[in-house]
Amino acid sequence: MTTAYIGLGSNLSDPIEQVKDAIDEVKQLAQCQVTAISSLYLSKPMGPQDQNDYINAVIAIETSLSAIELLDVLQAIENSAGRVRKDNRWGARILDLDIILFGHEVINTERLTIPHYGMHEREFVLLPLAEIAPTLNLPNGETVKYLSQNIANNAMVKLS
Ligand code: ROI
Repeated sequence: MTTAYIGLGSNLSDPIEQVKDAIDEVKQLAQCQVTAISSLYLSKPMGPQDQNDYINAVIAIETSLSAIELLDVLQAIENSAGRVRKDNRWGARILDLDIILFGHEVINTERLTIPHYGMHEREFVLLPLAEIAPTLNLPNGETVKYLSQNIANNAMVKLS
């Protein structure tokens, strides 16, 4: 079993419900056990500013899947939420499920970059992650505690 952390984000089609429903769908997966759920956060968009604010959260799971198998099931959940994968890397989205960390694995392939390539710059990843895993270290030894204490909050609001 591997402990993995998944970042969730949405800024379209009732984002709070999108994120809550996605967490419920991960809970239904036979090979994944959800062990921690952060608060939901309201965050300013990273990237183009002419889009809605986002709802973000991070969950911890225990899984028997490999990282690529986990990616497949998370993309299936994104697709069932109506996510259309197009050339809008920095644009609005119904649902994003990103593998942030997968045990202590370091993966650099076409489909997967783990640890997530953007996590160091993203308050909407680091602060929810620190909420549920305050003593976690990255594969390179960096501590989530240090990273989360040294990132600007960027007016992010913790919802519940
Ligand atoms: N900005 C915020 N605040 N939250 C996200 O989840 C998010 N996801 C993205 C981009 C477009 C980078 N901006 C985001 O994919």
